[in-house]
Amino acid sequence: MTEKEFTQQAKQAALNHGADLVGVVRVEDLPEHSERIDRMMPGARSVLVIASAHSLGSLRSGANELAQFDTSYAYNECTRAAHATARVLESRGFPSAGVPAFIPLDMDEPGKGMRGEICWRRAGVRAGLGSYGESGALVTREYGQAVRLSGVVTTAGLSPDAPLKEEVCDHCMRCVEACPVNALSGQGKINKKLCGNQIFKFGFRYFQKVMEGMLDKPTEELQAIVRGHGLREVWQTFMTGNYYYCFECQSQCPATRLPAG
Ligand code: B12
Ligand code: SF4
Ligand code: SF4
Repeated sequence: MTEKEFTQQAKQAALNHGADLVGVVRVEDLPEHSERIDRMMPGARSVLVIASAHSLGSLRSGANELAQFDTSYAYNECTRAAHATARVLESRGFPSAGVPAFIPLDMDEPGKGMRGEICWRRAGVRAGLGSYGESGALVTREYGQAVRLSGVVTTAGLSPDAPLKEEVCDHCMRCVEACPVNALSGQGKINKKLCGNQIFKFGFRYFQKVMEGMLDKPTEELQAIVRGHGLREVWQTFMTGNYYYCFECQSQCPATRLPAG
């Protein structure tokens, strides 16, 4: 079997298990991550980048629980595809591993959970899945920004895909305008703190506040926190694993199959 045919088989495994798009980048073309990749998989030669699409109807529904539900499943789809593809490659004799789409992340200093093992936007751009948008996200021709990304590191030498020649983002700036907290200023610039405060409203930061509150809050305030809405949201976060509370930049990107909402 030629390298091209073998690559096609690996991609097909991803497509059969939840991927909507899949591309390949050689490890040597991801020098920013080569040290991390070598730690995860010594001798790794290729990275398959997998994208699974959201339902835009859910992201744009205005009901955060629908967007969260859809996000959980889009994450499940790309991680399922990554896991299955790694196993197919291993069955052919090439040690391979699925790499998390988001969590688990390295929670230690200095990244504190804000840096992926592999930055999937960067890997996706290099594997030809799309181009950077003004929001800094990966924008695909097929689904705009509304994809979740994951992938596989493998010791197999797969045929790489070429980065796209054209830009997919049409610079309409809808993503920037849609941001409720003005975290985006175009050209990929993002105020991570502003965005993080919005999307993790009832995630780790809220939980941390609850813990801190236990240390130094007067009793009534602590009671209000413990009995309040926020703690119920935190419980739900723990139960579902999904803690996002904003999807605006993703959902308003018109570079998708559907008209802008
Ligand atoms: C930490 C993190 C965050 C942090 C920090 C985001 C950030 N910009 O780094 C916060 C909490 C703010 C965040 C927010 C969101 N996130 Co987030 N996040 C991650 C995570 C876990 C790690 C990213 C990372 O390592 N960043 C650190 C470094 C590498 O990033 P950086 O310093 O900004 O460097 C980048 C830029 O310089 C840019 N860049 C370089 N050159 C150029 C040139 C141009 C022209 C442009 C425009 C950009 C550009 O590329 C570099 C690397 O890609 C990834 C998952 C993963 N493993 O990739 C998801 C991920 C990036 N998040 C994602 C999403 C969808 C979101 C949110 C919409 C929230 C939500 N509802 O899910 C917002 C969007 C904010 C935005 N517009 O960027 C998706 C993006 C999907 C896509 N289509 O691209 C990812 C890939 C998760 C996934 N597996 O699908 N996120
Ligand atoms: S996820 Fe929401 S808060 Fe964060 S940059 Fe996008 S629109 Fe702004
Ligand atoms: S909303 Fe417009 S500017 Fe933003 S990434 Fe999509 S096409 Fe580009």
